[in-house]
Amino acid sequence: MITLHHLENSRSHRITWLLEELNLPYEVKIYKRNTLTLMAPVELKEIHPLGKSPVLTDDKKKIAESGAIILYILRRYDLEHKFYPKLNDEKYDEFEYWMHYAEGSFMPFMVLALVFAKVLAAPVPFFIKPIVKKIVSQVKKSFIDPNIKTHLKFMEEHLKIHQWFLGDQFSAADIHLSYSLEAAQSRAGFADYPSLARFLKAIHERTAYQRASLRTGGLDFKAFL
Ligand SMILES: N[C@@H](CCC(=O)N[C@@H](CS)C(=O)NCC(=O)O)C(=O)O
Repeated sequence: MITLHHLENSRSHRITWLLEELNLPYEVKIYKRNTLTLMAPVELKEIHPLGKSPVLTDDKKKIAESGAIILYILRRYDLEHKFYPKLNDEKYDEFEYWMHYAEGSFMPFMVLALVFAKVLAAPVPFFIKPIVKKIVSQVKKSFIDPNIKTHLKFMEEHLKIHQWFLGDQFSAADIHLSYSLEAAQSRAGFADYPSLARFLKAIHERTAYQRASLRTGGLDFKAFL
């Protein structure tokens, strides 16, 4: 039996979504974030030493890391390759690229944006506040924002000419990239990125996405802003 250890409002939404796309039976154990720090509760450390979500158990197997979980589910349960290309398919390398890109290249900048927003909102003695503000705004301006813009432009250009990240065919790469794109849209809107906005609208229309949201409470980025 598959059990997904799901932290509310988190990357783990993607795993529920993939499980729903594949119509697999599974259990979800939902963990609540600390309302002040937004961190995961300590119980998640009993599941995996890093205490992060998602973690998936399947009988005796335990897997952490969204990308590894997605690949495990595909290898084990998507025998018809509905959501990923076969190893000898010319699209396979592209699929692997996007799978690594999602968490390895783009998401770190979204996390940095979140951390720096939290630093700005943190209570500090009033005489330090201007210094904190200056440092945060400098790092945002010179490093975080330009990098996020470069990535969004890169994906926008790609989706301008392709319906999905792999072209005509919806795949697990779209699922994997969805979370960081949803986070980016909630942060600054996608007025300058019509293809990314179109992509998000299309994924929200998928019934499996909607079923996943019902099962886990969906995604709401307000608390992170
Ligand atoms: N690269 C990992 C990141 C896991 C991760 O940081 N998950 C977040 C949820 S979005 C988490 O558990 N945060 C709670 C915390 O850090 O306490 C993955 O994709 O699974």
